[in-house]
Amino acid sequence: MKFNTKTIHGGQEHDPATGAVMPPIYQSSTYAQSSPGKHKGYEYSRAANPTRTALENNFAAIESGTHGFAFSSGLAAIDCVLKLLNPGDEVVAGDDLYGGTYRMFTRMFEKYGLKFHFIDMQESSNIANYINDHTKLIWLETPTNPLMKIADIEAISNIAKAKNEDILVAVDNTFATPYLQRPLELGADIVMHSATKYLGGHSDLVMGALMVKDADLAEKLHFIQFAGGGIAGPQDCFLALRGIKTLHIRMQRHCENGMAVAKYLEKHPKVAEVFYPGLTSNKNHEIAKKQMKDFGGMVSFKLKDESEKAAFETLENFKLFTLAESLGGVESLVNHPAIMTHASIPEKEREKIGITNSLIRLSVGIEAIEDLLADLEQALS
Ligand code: P1T
Repeated sequence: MKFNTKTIHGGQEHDPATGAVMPPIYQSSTYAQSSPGKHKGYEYSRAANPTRTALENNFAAIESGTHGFAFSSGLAAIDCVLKLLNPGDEVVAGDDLYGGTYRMFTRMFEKYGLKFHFIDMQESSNIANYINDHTKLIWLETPTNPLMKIADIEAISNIAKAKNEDILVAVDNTFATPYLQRPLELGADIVMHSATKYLGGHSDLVMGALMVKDADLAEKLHFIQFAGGGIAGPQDCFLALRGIKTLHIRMQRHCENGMAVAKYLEKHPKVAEVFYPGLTSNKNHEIAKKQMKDFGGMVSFKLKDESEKAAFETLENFKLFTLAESLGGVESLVNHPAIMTHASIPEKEREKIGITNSLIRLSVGIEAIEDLLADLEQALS
């Protein structure tokens, strides 16, 4: 099946009991057994639930994997991956990550004896300097949140595997979605999503996803998910499955609108810099073109006026873009990373990588582009 068919049919079958085209919301925690241990494949919903199974099969299909897992949040999915590791193991991660990911790595897992190296992944060869006998995981976000940096998934996977083929490469594919880029096809072992964002697509659920292409790895992740308990509930699974059915058409419009907004901002006299890999002026444009089908709906920019006051005034001016955390829904959102989504990164670290007070992040929705540009025009005026 082509990708645009997989979003709708991937891993799906009609409900065996009734023929229902959409899987019912199996709002049941437990399942009758005819004799101890004898059941119809489901015993307790932490281990498996039929609505979740339908979604997890679809997750696997859209990322060209064999197994998918649905979690209670994106962070619960990341937590599951990190629990594959043991004290003393090392992780090489990008230096620009969602603030909550950075917070989990540094404030939760460092105390359990994991060591993290945060490095610039834009130059693939950088990674070789940080891989040693303890390295077990490479953690990539591409494009990154919020600076839209691009890492070459294939090149980095090749470098890591050449050093040691047991090193796992995991990609947070939240910003790109499988419509634009499929890391498992490029050599990565694990794909992770905050399904809260484009997969769900309607700002009505919080969920995480993992997808893999290896049965042993799937078994380990399933054990951690089952034993740790961070599963997605059946109602949210139903909503995510419904959202994914339109992922490809939503993404087309996100990409069109994202490009139009980036081009508009690039010419605006009050804007110092635009971060969007689709612009030919972007230093990562060539790698982005190689591994992505298009460039997505996330656009960040910096104002020439670097004061917090100028940023706040602009943010308060927006009328159609809603000032809110999160991204990837049909409606446009605007966010101030330094104070909102990335506040958990110490100020000194933020400044070092460029998350300054003048940085504004847009999640460009699928509204009429004329209305979005008009809102930007008045907010910046
Ligand atoms: O919020 P949650 O579903 O737990 O997902 C965490 C997460 C992981 N990875 C990336 C790239 C993300 O952007 C997020 C969540 N991000 C936001 C809430 C935000 O506004 O950036």
